Amino acid sequence: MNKKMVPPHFYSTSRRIAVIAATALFAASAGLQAAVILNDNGGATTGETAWDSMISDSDLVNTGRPTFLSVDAPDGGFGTSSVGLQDGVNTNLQLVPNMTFYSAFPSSVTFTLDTTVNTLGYDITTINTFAGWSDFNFGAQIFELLIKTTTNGSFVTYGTFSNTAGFDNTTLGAPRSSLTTLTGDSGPIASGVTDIRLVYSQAVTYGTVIREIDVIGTATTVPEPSIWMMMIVGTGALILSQRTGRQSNLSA
Ligand SMILES: [Ca+2]
Ligand SMILES: [Ca+2]
Repeated sequence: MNKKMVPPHFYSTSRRIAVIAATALFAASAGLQAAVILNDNGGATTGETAWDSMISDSDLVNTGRPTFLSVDAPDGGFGTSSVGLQDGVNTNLQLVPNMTFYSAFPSSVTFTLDTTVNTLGYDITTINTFAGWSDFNFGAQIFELLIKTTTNGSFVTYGTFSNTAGFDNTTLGAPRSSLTTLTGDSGPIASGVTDIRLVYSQAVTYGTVIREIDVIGTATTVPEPSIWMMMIVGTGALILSQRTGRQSNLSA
């Protein structure tokens, strides 16, 4: 007789709030995979080192940076070392240590970030890969991007990106370069990132000369206050829903 009047839609509404809040929390903590935007920057550009001024020596994976832990990459042909992938340098020409020449494919380059201090991983906002050579169209590039995060623990593909416009297999003696830029469609490409892998495949006959790979981002931080608010609201709604349901059962 003393039964509390509870609107019939109350349970479904409160549970719906809880589910929405929980979903939002999961999305935030898992670092939802964003669509990756390719900007090929116009493809082939005259000049072997046309993008010099855009190469960074302070990105997350540059040699010597505290955010960089290790790299797993093969050395290239003609005596080029994988050091050239991340030394922040691209000013000299041909067969010097600041570039890496790959002619055997696939060539897989994996950067591991240092999460000793930044235990939540990193928000990756931009990836730039520079390629260029004085002839043979070695400045063309095609690669697949894979990312490992603190939440998925294994590599997930983000797509394969091609930057070959203006390159061909017959024009020799023309210095050309390309810059491939990847960004997220809204916000970072990924959050909580621990490892970045680029797998280069054959873009033109002979190979690709990679001048530098820059990975740009910041340490991932704890959820924003708005996310915490959603957690609190969601948890509160769930508890209220359970309590009200229990009271309803008792008084039934
Ligand atoms: Ca760099
Ligand atoms: Ca370099």
